[in-house]
Amino acid sequence: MKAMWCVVVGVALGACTSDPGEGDPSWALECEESARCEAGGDAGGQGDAGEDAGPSADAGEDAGEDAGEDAGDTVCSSPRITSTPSEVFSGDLVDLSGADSTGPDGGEVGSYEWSLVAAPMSPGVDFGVDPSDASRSRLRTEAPGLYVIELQVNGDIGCPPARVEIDVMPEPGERSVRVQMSWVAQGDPDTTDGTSADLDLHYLLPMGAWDEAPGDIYWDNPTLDIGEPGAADDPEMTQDSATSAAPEIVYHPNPPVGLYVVGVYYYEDPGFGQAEASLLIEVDGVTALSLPGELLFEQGVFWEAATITWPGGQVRPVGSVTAGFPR
Ligand SMILES: [Ca+2]
Ligand SMILES: [Ca+2]
Ligand SMILES: [Ca+2]
Repeated sequence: MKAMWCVVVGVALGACTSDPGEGDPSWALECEESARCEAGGDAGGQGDAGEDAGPSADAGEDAGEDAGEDAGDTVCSSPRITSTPSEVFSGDLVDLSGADSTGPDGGEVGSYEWSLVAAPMSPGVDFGVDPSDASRSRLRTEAPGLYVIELQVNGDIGCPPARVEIDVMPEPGERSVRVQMSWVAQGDPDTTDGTSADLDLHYLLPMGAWDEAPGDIYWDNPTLDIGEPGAADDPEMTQDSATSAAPEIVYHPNPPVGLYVVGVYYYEDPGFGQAEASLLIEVDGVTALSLPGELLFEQGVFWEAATITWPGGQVRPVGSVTAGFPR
């Protein structure tokens, strides 16, 4: 039987995928969502727990202490996460352990529920629980960025989970461009209900044409082997999204020399009206340009937002909005 890996990306999504192949097949998976913390409206316990948590920090410390107050009459366990190594670069494996967790009053732990609640890319995040020891899980970090993992024990619904935030750095010596686009339509009161305006991020390669493969990287053409053979210098849409609940992300390690252009297209409006698009461009892991709240008035409008010159890494806003893609 082929081992199954559990992929949980975003707070509300859970899905199973086949073992991506590189992993140890013994790390088979449970594919359940963990219980979410809903105690007394104070999910803030999650934030407390992870606030200062470097990869090796005892993220569960605060969660346990606050548990009694947060959960009312529920007697909470004390979940704790330790993760190694302390410095994580893209491509590294991270081992996580909940073995230091305890049940109520220091008692035994009967069950562990792990969840990956945020990641810089989706799908394709390898996050799995050791089938022979549910207190252990493992993350393979394919792209730089922030990964957030939570642990609940003993099915303690209503108790704060332990939380660890792992800030993954680019591989040493790797240069990069990272583009993230998020949006919200002004007439959409709930961005998390799955019904939303759909905007698309476009990343135009030198000599490419908008909205056409192979030179425009977007949802329908997510990557291209450019430059040297192999993926080490290829752009990739690492996260596509059809709703405002999650951003779209393009990551480009070691870009070949040239001029790259970033654009945003208002793909579909199911009736919410004008949308505000926000763009964040990072060069070598540092914010180079942040453009919040560009108004796109209706479906079919295109915003040519910025250019990136390489290898200099200069990022300049363009700010041209047109009806349809420029030709
Ligand atoms: Ca909505
Ligand atoms: Ca989209
Ligand atoms: Ca290549």
